[in-house]
Amino acid sequence: MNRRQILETIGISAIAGLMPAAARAADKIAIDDKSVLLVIDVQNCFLPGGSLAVKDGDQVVPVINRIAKGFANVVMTQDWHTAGHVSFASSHPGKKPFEVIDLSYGKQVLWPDHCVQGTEGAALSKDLSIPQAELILRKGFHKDVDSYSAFTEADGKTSTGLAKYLEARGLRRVFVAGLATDFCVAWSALDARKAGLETYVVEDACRGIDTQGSLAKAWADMDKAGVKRIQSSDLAV
Ligand code: VGL
Ligand code: ZN
Repeated sequence: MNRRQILETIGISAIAGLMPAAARAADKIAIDDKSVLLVIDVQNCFLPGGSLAVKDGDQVVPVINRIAKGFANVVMTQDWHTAGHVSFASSHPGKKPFEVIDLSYGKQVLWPDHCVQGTEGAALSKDLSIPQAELILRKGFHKDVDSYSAFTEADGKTSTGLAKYLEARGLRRVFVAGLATDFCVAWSALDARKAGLETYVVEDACRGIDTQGSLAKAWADMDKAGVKRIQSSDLAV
């Protein structure tokens, strides 16, 4: 930076500092009555100490709790697998977690056993504080089909019913947060776009698994699909 650029930068921040709060708030994304916060899979298995722990996964909780205060409408999801689920490496003799296999519906990453129905690992984090959440949607409960997406299972055709629910409730703008950025968050955001919804992913309210380049690929796919990548500070909450 040369001296002129430094002075310009200082000048701009000085002007922003003098701007009335209302003017600054105008740059923020307003949450309206068509908006819904979709909180993906903030469950013990994905938090530190869990069987499929996402690095720093617990750091999303305070961010989600803070932004959730600005939303009248919140939907949460729970990954909810049967014991012996097809997505578990333990269901495929000789296979290890994070290997990829071909199933009838396509490629499947194999995972450590996680989020088995009714277990403590499948429970939502006790630190979530979103009393107004109106729907907890469970997914991945068919033994032979995975479901990263909150909308459509991995076979690409079995619906969870969420698109119809949002339509019936008049909720057309979806803000996605939670775990993991590159799997359930990304697949949900992509399907939200397919359902014709205005879709935002709140990056600092998510953390990724990042196996075999999955995180960079997820952001590229979301960008291409018109998913808007924002920070929690972009929201008027
Ligand atoms: C998830 C892998 C397996 C997720 C769920 O919530 O992103 N990832 N099952
Ligand atoms: Zn799962």
